[in-house]
Amino acid sequence: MSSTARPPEMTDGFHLIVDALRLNDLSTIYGLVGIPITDVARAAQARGMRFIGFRQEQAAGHAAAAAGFLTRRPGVCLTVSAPGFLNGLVALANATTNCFPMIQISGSSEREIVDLQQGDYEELDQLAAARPFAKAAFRVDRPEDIGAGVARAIRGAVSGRPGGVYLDLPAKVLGATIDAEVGRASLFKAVDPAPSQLATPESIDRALRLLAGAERPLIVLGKGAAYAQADEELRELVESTGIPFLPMSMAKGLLPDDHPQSAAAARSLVLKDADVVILVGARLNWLLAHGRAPRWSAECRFIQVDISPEEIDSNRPIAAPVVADVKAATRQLLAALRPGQITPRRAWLDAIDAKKTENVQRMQARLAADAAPMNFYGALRAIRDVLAEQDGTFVVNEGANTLDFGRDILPMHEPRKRLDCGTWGVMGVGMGYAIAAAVESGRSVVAVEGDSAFGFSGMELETICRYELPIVVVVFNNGGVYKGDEVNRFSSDPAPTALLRTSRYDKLIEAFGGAGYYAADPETVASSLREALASRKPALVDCVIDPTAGTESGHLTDLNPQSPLRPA
Ligand code: ADP
Ligand code: TPW
Repeated sequence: MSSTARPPEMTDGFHLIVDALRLNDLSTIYGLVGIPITDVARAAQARGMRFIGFRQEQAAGHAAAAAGFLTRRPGVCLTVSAPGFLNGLVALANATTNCFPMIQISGSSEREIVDLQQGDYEELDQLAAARPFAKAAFRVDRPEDIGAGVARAIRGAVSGRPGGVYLDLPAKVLGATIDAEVGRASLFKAVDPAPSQLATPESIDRALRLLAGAERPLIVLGKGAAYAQADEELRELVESTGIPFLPMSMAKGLLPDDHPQSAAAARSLVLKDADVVILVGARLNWLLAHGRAPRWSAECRFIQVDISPEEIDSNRPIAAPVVADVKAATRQLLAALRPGQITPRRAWLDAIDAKKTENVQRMQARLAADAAPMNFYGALRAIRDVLAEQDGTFVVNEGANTLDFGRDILPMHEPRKRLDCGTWGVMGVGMGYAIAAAVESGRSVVAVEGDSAFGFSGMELETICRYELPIVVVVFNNGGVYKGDEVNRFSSDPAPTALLRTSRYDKLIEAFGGAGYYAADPETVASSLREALASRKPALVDCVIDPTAGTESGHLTDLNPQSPLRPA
């Protein structure tokens, strides 16, 4: 070799992982740095990716999951070994449960020390720990396998039923150097990672035959339908058949809530009386009373459009499964539909309309009654009125009463603009979801939060202020988990559901340079929110709610077993 030959250009695991993500059009990482992944974040920024640094990994993971739901590309969460990994794992499990595509990439300690349990820094068998909570889990043991690891993780996250994938990167692999040319050649872009899945023609025919005989049909839209981004197709299906539709909470806005065919305000009636139901990207789980009587008619027959063949028959026999992507299946249904083939009975539509009118009037009266101190109705009416002046604003919603009233009172007009506690009813998604919505869309976000719910991710206010995101957090401050009026009858400690009644959440955001508002009546809620949204700057409205309003567990009182210790 000549003495003037240049040493080969080198790369390392830090850069290879970033290059592999970029090559696959993943441009944002949500995470929290430390040994051994700090330089992954730096390399990401150096290569033009965004790194959004959080205060706790769970919130970063929830952000990645929401980004996945909104974009159909896996959201990426980066965590440190052992404790950071475990903090993020809650979000990975939640993403899998909600069918959101996400990849948690975690640094890990040395295999040979971990496997012999010799007590390494942050020692944990992370791959084994992640497996039960993830749709798939992989470890990369050589830098030249990073490209394959990323491709497998992406396919795992977005193909079929989306979910959370874990990718383990030991410190040694991140720090390993290899010839840059060899490294480049090892990376590739996954081709068509989420291929559209068509329904069989027989399943489409079977579904249409069942629908054609229906007198009281109903379409239930779930967050799988929202994820599928089949907005135009679904609107055509609803409008061309005249079938009433019921949106699940995160499918609100696929068709606007004020659409004349929305049966949301007659939910109990349509569940009980429908004779043929098309579930579109919605599971018959607890959120739909498992499809069982008495909430549903025992005679009702189901068509289920779902990408996951295993989902079918999980709770109730499905007469017409349509295993396919929602977009493809809806197109196929529309193509096969003959004019006049489906005719919901007039009496059915009239019964729904009558029930809607009755329920809407009852709700209007509650919303109009100006209770003092302010309750959920007054505060949500104010938020509703300000949101009606906005286009494209996201609503994040968590809590118990705050969630249940919020879902009913805040109408949605656009698809995928509502993010909430989802299938698990999990608290702590609020700030992560809000941050992802703002980062991915550049749009404003209003996060409507119970005070307990907010506490799970409240420190991310600093993240919101650091990245100057247009997020307004409205904390429904009633001084309690659920209600805020429980007194401990057994000792001088605060009651189990109690939180400080004197908290001033507006002062929290002021500590980080954001705008704090204090609102004890609906007019001040509205004016604060309006001003905060107009500024497009981080803000928090401390919205003081009557501590006696609402119920323990919100609308889930049936699921909350009771002992004689419960206050009346
Ligand atoms: P909701 O809580 O809104 O009722 P679920 O989360 O229970 O909705 O159901 C979502 C369903 O959507 C899951 O069963 C999932 O397999 C399915 N799904 C997700 N993406 C798609 C898609 N692109 N096409 C068809 N089904 C999908
Ligand atoms: C991770 C249990 C369900 S709802 C809730 C808790 C703690 C908070 C309710 O109080 P909040 O709402 O937010 O003040 P409101 O409107 O009624 O006043 N831990 C996790 N997830 C859940 N679901 C819980 C605990 C729970």
